Amino acid sequence: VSDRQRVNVADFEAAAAERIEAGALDYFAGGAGDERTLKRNVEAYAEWELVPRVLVDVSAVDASVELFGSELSMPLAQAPVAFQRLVHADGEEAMARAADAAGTAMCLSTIATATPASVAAAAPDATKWFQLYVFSDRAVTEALLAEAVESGYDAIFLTVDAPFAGRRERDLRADFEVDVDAPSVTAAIGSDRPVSIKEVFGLVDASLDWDDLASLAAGCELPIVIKGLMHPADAELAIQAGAAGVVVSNHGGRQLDGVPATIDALPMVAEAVDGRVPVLVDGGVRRGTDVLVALALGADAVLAGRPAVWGLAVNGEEGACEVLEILKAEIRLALALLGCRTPADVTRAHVQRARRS
Ligand code: FNR
Ligand code: LAC
Repeated sequence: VSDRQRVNVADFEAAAAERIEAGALDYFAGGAGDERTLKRNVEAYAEWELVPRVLVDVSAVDASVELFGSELSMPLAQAPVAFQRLVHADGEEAMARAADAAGTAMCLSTIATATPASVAAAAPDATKWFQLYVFSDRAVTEALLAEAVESGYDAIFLTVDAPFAGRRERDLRADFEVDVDAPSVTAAIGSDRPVSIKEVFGLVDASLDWDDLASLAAGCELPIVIKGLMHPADAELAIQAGAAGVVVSNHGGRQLDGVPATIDALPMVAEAVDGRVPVLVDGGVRRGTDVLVALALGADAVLAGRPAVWGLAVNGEEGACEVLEILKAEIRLALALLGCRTPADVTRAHVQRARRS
């Protein structure tokens, strides 16, 4: 599609597919196993219908939310996505600037092609969260955490659904290796040589358990959000261990294939959390209306991963920002047409299960 016609996430996805090298495209677009969960994350949103209310004064919609001490322009933030220089030379620094320009937060991956300090320097005023994989090499992990804290990050997102890499068969077929430098990986293996995804995940400590979380939370001055749980009992354990929030996530269908769509796991987790901490959800969010369905089913906000990455691939910082601004415009319009002035006005009564024909 030409520049003029890119009006939604799908247009940017199609344009990105024309620009990203085949191996990298499979890495970003792909999921685990038969990619059932990858598809379910997106399809499950279509099983919900929005039920609008009318004659509500929506002349002044305010889509902003407050999360982990920061005000965001909308209940959508950028999910941590690794290796962003695989899609654009400006990488995570451009993504942080794009999120800042759209007034929302960017979560920086541990496996970024940039350091926490470099991203903070590129976007000093941005709301930045740091996503942590705990490496077996704790020296690398502790150095990353210290750098994120010193660089002014506002929260730590601890990813707990990836003790090992999911079976990414597109990458296996292509024998895919990452040939851009990820500083944390270089520090852990002592070389900036190309690495396979399996080798990267081999750095993660698969023995991590809830006791480790409690000690991490105790030793970290930033709020710790648990990203990658799907079960209400784990949300309870997270809160007991001191988590400041949870992200209902299946890693965009890239880890255990066959788990539910995140939008289907969300209600039970939200019920268990019962408003004690913010509940986020990610996976398959492609429309502003998806965000409102998530809010109606108990989320305080969502993360989106691939969408702004497609924008980054198409046109760097500007493209990523354009995707986030499109999603913001869709959210604002959907709020107004649903009869809601703010995200907090969206209730369970604003959605219903689509009746299967
Ligand atoms: C991810 N995700 C991810 N999550 C994380 O905690 N650390 C990471 O380094 C990465 N890396 C990563 C790379 C790629 C290419 C993708 C697509 C995803 C998962 C991400 O944070 C998020 O959970 C999903 O991307 C959400 O699904 P959507 O929005 O991409 O459908
Ligand atoms: C992935 C890792 C890096 O999903 O989180 O590829």
